[in-house]
Amino acid sequence: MKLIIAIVQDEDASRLISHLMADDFRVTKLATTGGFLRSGNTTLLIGVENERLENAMGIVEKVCKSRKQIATSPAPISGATGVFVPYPIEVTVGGATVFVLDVEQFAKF
Ligand code: 2BA
Repeated sequence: MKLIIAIVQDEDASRLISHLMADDFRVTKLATTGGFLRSGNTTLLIGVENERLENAMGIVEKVCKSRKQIATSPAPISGATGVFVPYPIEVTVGGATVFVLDVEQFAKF
């Protein structure tokens, strides 16, 4: 068994969960925050049998879209006056950041 940890954009989360559930995958949704943008994203935990891993990964890849976002730099530059001036930057936030872990044991009590 594998555990997929998929970090996705909030905009894609609901549709992704619907697609996964429709294909009989089990999903847990966590409200998370990206360290760089400090804005909300969604992390899904998806436990899958080995033979269904590719199927689940395909759904994540199909549903999740990358988008450009304008963000205020989290590390403001310092001007000659010593005043910190935040500046806008454009980042491309990925469709999904996915980790796949081997599951040592799985139980339901
Ligand atoms: P954030 O940390 O808020 O990052 C959002 C986007 O900002 C990233 O998109 C990337 O395009 C950009 N970014 C992140 N760190 C940067 C840096 N040091 N310099 C310049 N740009 C930077 P993604 O790479 O698609 O990541 C989307 C979200 O996935 C991240 O949100 C974070 O929550 C998670 N993530 C990505 N890689 C991760 C990792 N190796 N471990 C844990 N979480 C990760």
